[in-house]
Amino acid sequence: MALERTFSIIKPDATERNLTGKVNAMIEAAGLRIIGQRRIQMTEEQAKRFYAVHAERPFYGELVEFMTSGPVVVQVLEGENAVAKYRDVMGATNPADAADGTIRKEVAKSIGENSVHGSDSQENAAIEIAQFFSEADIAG
Ligand code: DAT
Ligand code: MG
Repeated sequence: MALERTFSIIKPDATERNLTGKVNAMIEAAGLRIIGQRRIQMTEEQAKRFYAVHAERPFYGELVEFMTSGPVVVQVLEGENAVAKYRDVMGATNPADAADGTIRKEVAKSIGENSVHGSDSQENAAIEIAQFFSEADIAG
């Protein structure tokens, strides 16, 4: 199978608790390679655009506010089956439903403050990577 890329965000609840290294260790232990990484303060405009698919959901305002509440680490991950593999490593959206050993089970605080984002398809991965990275800032 060919190498695939996915897009990841370590969210403000995790950076605030100094858990970037712990999350990265779990990513790397799963065989995913961090081939691009940058720590940024997301603007409201960036967060709204990134989560535009959820614009009609009742939690959209809260989600945008949370994603801009502190620094995030945006990442490009590479590996076999990276999109599906990272969704497995992350665990369910609600940490109460997340399996043992997943990032959200180990680290997340709540369904809203759930520590990590990962793309849900190869198509969205490409769109999301392009929102935050140029090829010059990725080295596989
Ligand atoms: P995921 O991040 O697992 O892909 P999603 O795409 O359905 O989940 O939702 C995007 C984010 O929105 C999610 O990580 C946290 C927030 N969210 C989702 N459902 C929520 C809810 N019922 N209440 C509060 N925040 C929610
Ligand atoms: Mg999603």
